[in-house]
Amino acid sequence: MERSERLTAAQALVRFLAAQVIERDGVRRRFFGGCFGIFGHGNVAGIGQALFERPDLLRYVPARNEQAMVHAAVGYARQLNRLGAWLCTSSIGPGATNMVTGAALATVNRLPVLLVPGDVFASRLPDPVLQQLETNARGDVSVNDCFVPVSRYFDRIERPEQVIPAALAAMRVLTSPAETGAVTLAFPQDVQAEAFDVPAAFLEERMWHVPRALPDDASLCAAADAIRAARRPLVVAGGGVIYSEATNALRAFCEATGIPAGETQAGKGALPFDHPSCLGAIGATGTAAANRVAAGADLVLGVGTRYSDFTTASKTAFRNPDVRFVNVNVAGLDAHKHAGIALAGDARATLERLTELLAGHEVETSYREEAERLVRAWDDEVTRLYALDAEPPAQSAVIGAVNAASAPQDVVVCAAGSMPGDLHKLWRTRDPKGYHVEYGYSCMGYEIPGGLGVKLAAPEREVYVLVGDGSYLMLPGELVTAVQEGVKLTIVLVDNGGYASIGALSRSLGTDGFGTEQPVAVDLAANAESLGARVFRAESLDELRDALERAKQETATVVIAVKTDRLAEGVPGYESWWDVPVAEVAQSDGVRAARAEYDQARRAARRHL
Ligand SMILES: Cc1ncc(C[n+]2csc(CCOP(=O)(O)OP(=O)(O)O)c2C)c(N)n1
Ligand SMILES: [Mg+2]
Repeated sequence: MERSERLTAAQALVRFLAAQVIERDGVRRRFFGGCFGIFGHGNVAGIGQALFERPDLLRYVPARNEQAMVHAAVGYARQLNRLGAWLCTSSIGPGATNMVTGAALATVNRLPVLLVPGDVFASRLPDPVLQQLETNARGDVSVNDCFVPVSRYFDRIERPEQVIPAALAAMRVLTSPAETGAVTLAFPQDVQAEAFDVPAAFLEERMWHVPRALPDDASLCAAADAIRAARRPLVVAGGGVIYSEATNALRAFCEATGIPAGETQAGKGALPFDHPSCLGAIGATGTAAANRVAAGADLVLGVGTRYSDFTTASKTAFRNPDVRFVNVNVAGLDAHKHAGIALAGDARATLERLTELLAGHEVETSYREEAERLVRAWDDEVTRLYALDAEPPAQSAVIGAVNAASAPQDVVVCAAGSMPGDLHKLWRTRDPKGYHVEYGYSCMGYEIPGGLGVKLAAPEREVYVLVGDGSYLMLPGELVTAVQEGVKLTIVLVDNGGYASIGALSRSLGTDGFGTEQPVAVDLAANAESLGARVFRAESLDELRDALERAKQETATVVIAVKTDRLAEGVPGYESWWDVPVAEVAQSDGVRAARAEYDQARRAARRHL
């Protein structure tokens, strides 16, 4: 007889999750850092009871908004290079659907989160329960079906013993670098509370090994040949370089071969900003150095990148007619992009192998020197933009002040608005985990909860959250959670009275900034104070610098509120483009002119077949 224990389905799930261990390169850690939640019917008596009964199993953190708690879980997972996750538990109905945006964000960014929304009764006896969706054509629909397209694994636990296969599948996907993203286990509220005989083996500690897979030899040799044959090769370093802890391997590869590297948003920090091979940001928000090299590259070695439109400047970045791609990626989906030689494998193991295969090979000195010259010229441009002296302060100078105040290992967090592009270009990243801009989903409101997740994963680092007034207003509630948990964030709230980013985009497209101004004066600093943060108000750069120093002395969450000018000229673009379609017919001359420009620019877009 197999040993077993009688537990509710919810108790079994919580016991199982607390016993999961992840291991890579011989380093082990408990996979789940804890559980974020907001209780309602659908989880209070099931998962809630299980957490209440065994508080030793998972740290429970009550959150303010379900979307935000998923953001926090994402921030945590990213900071730990996907070697850790949080469980997020919600009620049925609105609590559940509030997590859908978080799920999409996690899946787009390929970061693990485990979502357990409550669901309607499996028995269907008391239907329709509060918050239940009914349709006349299907009996088995619930609002949780919204999670299907945004989850890498979705299951609905209709009977208590289904916890076993559902939980095992969830762990397989969460711990797989190629498959990971949001995992959703919809959990009907009656099933959560039902008991079954849980096999002891299911509850025992279980280790999930993260392999470092290598592509096959034939692909590796073909890739090495292609790189050797190229005269102007370029690395595009994506998030996979950082998640795989391949930054030293990339550095060794670049130093041995002389090949320079541009960085995507998720890949920024792959090389330190002052490394001679580091061209910095690439693409629509790229540096003059990276975009110049990209334009002439005859071979692009993409490592851990999904080639978003920002990275490829909407497929206009790589202009050499003969450009070919080699793609190192754990996910076949990405490895095959742009008709590249697909190296499906781990970034670190594959870069190390490529470095061996290319032993003795170097790019021409003139090409190496040209890249190094561009890198130095770019650094001068950053120095110029950091030093802009305006009243109110220029955003680039705000970024410069935060960069100067932060230590190399500190983390800057951002997600939406005009700041991600400026940070991508200007932030001087000194540590692989020093730059955290969520730009897969670029979700307004990610900043504060995302920063909370980062700090929970790396309490030894100072976390600087840069947040615009629009983003702040959308989701400030997790400030309370940071205060409640005694987690220190230094939040720089850049209030420019509206949507500077979309306003500038709108004006460039002939629509005059329509709808992008904040028409009501809101005292966001007072709001932050009321939520429990220590608040400093800064009117000038000197006051900002002073506030940043004072913030270092604080032990709890600080908000530094600084006002900037939404209409001030921002950081320019550098030989790049982003495809945003303009109306083909319109009454205004401005729109018609923008359309003509658009038609012209779009001609440069390529398919890379
Ligand atoms: C949830 C969400 N809604 C809408 C958008 C589209 N959007 C991108 S940036 C932005 C404005 C951001 O305003 P703010 O935070 O004040 O930053 P600023 O542009 O002023 O720097 C909007 C509406 C988005 N990215 N996310
Ligand atoms: Mg704004």
